[in-house]
Amino acid sequence: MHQNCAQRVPCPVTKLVSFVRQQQLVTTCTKVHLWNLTASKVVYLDADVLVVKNIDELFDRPGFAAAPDLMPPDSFNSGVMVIEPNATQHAILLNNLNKSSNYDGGDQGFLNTFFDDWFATPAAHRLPVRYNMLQHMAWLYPPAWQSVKGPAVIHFCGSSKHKPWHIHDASKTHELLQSYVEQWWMLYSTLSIPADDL
Ligand SMILES: [Mn+2]
Repeated sequence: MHQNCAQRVPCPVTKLVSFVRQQQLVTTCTKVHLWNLTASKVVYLDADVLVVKNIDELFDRPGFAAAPDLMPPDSFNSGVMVIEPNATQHAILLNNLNKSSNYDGGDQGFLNTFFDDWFATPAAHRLPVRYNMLQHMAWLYPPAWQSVKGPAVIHFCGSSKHKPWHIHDASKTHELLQSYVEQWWMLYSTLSIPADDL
């Protein structure tokens, strides 16, 4: 096995509860273990994002910080988060995971319930939209996408058919996303580790 190969993190949800609506999202609750890391600060990025500008500034942000989601807009999207790991908070998160209300059954619904005051927190905790450009925005209202200055993180959120690794012909996706899908493939072809080395 390649020494740099990522290790699988076990999902902390032990049983599915009735409010879980999208069972495929349950495994994303592994993100709760971010709070158990030994680093003083973590800038977490989903695997379906593409960083197109320097984002070092995020390390100067206080934890917890995240950017808005689209629906509802006073909730945050959990694809980009600044976290200050804390063993006590990790234990509380784990303890609440199988009990709290959760609008999507994944980590995002759970974390929004847990950090339910996020929208009212000081501005430093609320990241600008350019740090988490949800691709839905391009599809739903292109002028809004175009109005954001200096996109830094493109988030290919949503269904699998809209993930860049499933879009082999960039011209088949939204025209505002095409150059980002091309960038993703360029990086994939130059940076990825051959499967034989894993
Ligand atoms: Mn994502």
